[in-house]
Amino acid sequence: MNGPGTVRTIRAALQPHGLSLRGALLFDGDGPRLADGQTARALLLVGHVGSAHWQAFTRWRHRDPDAGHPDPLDRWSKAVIGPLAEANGATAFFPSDPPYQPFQQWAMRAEGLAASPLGILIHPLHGLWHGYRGAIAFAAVPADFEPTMPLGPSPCLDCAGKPCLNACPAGAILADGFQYHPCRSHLARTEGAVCLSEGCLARNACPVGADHRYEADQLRFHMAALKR
Ligand code: B12
Ligand code: SF4
Ligand code: SF4
Repeated sequence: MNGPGTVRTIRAALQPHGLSLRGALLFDGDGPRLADGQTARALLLVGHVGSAHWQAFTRWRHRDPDAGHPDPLDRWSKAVIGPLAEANGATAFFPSDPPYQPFQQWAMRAEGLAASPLGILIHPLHGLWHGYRGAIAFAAVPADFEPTMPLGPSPCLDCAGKPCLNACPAGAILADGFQYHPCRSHLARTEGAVCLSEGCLARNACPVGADHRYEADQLRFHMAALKR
């Protein structure tokens, strides 16, 4: 069951792992189905800004007896968020688990974020340098639950020159969205080594939230996953 300080407790428990609450939203019959068959009334998005979680994840990865197994970041997210949801009478959802839950739609609803030309949601302060690691959903709205307010218009709307559109050597970033196949073919060629080691050049070209740019090890980790 959730108690009077459920959201506060969850926020505090996430903090040592570099994770934070990245949005809170209410549903009116359109929430995901919970483990006990009920429909969610409230949901907390859990994620990271920049590299805030990277040290905690890296430490866990070095200690993990299963190190070397696929998808360590997903397994770490489950190890941190799963028990926290259970202890608070809630159901955890994870972005990479099929059937895919609409994490980006939830984030748009919670914080009013919009998609960038890369497909990634752009945050007015953190830019493209943030992600979601899970969600904690409740059948009843916790007493200290406050839905997040929209943050304001997308920085893409008045971005001079839109540098992300010209930075991709494979022409994979178009005004109407990210083209997976040219990107993937480029990453498989020798020329793709720069993206694999430095990170997506289009993402790097965005001036918004540049202080939150991922650290080198994190960039390489995500690019290796995209190449798979
Ligand atoms: C499948 C998937 C992909 C596929 C996209 C195929 C496709 N056309 O859908 C591929 C492998 C290409 C991909 C790539 C990347 N992805 Co992706 N992806 C997903 C995943 C697991 C499922 C998407 C989905 O079907 N959702 C179900 C539908 C019902 O939910 P939805 O909210 O309505 O879905 C939205 C997306 O589908 C979006 N969308 C449609 N096409 C594309 C294409 C791309 C590239 C993205 C990012 C989104 C996107 O439109 C919908 C919005 O209404 C989500 C996690 C999730 N559960 O949503 C991550 C997710 C969307 N991806 C994410 C990221 C960060 C990436 C990468 C940057 C990974 C990387 N290497 O760092 C790249 C982007 C490449 C680039 N150069 O920028 C993040 C986005 C975070 C954010 N700030 O918005 C998510 C939310 C995962 C996470 N843990 O945070 N991804
Ligand atoms: S470079 Fe401009 S258009 Fe591209 S993602 Fe960043 S803010 Fe949006
Ligand atoms: S990873 Fe490289 S090829 Fe793929 S979209 Fe980014 S810049 Fe283009």
